[in-house]
Amino acid sequence: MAILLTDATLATMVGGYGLIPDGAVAMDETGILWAGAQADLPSQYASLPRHSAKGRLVTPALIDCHSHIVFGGHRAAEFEMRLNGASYEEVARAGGGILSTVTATRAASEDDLLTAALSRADQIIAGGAATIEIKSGYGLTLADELKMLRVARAVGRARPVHVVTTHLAAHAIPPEYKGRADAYIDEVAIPSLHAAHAEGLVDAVDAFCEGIAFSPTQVERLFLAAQALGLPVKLHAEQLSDLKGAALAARFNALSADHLEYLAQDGIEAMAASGTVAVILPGAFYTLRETQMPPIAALRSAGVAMALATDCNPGSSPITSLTLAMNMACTLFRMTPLEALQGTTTHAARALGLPDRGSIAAGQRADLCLWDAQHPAELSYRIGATQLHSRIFGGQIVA
Ligand code: DI6
Ligand code: FE
Repeated sequence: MAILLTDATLATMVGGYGLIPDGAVAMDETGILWAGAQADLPSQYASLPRHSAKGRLVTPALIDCHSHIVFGGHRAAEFEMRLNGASYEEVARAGGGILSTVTATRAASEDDLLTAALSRADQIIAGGAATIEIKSGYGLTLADELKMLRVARAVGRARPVHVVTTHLAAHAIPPEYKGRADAYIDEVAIPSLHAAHAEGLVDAVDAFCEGIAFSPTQVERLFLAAQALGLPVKLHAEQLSDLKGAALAARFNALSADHLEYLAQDGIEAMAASGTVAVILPGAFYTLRETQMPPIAALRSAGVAMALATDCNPGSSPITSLTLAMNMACTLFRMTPLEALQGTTTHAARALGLPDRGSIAAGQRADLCLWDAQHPAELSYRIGATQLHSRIFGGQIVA
């Protein structure tokens, strides 16, 4: 059923904020039919049932383009141990760290993983998201990676949200493959990709390119397998050191390279040439108390589109608020509030290869947020506030 949203302060995100003070949006379940100044409303939409935004700010619904919300257990005990003086190694020996999440994820049933993932998804949605990317990467066996991806798909069926899945078996080397990363790529990462793709569970392929994870050569073998299946790639690159992962990703026309604290100028130029989006993840920077800043000014001057995401995961980024990530990007990295909002709308859509969302214009999906705010900069400026009034998902008003 078509509706007309009226009395909206529109931030269309077309050419900057694209502000329209007295705006209206005609839409139905197929998408946005028309958006503009209410005074210019075409007569064919004048008789639609009306829903007043009462002057509220209306933006495209937000997009979380990088998350790991499917996992078993949590790491709060490890957080407490570290604040009581335990070293990272002591934590690992006491069963903590990423492998503790792998153990808990392997032990969890699909139902238990879904219940836990839904509570995290609900928080991200309550902050304004209508699209969430969800990665595997805590199963690290063929069966457990498929289990994670099935749960990710189930999140999208259970909630008014669009889920995009990413295969991330090349996230960590499980204990049974310690010292045998090449064998893990051949025996688990690539076979699980084929199996998950055959079940329709994979939208894109990711890896962690790092000294503590996989080398560029290993990542390249996985990317060749992805390319043969026609799947787009992306990469956790230059998070802790500069292994030239972003340039590798760019050679494969990657959708995005993510983290990028240690990205150098050659990687920036490669990304600019291939149109690869830089996904900036301030939640992980904050949680790890990183001091090396991602090269925001150089990315900006090279014309690389920057997206922002939660990176929600139990170890390095236990955050479920996109507006908090926007605030951190502004305060920690000196991104502007406009860049922050582009980062969770238009540029996040590009990072997922989804041209049908991220702005308010005819032909876009009718996924919108109504905010208790007057200006879009408020979304980045306020800390810890819940400013979302309501969402429209697929042309339907949802509480
Ligand atoms: N980079 C990160 O920050 C997370 N994964 C990755 O590739 C850490 C995941 C975890 O600690 O559970
Ligand atoms: Fe991540």
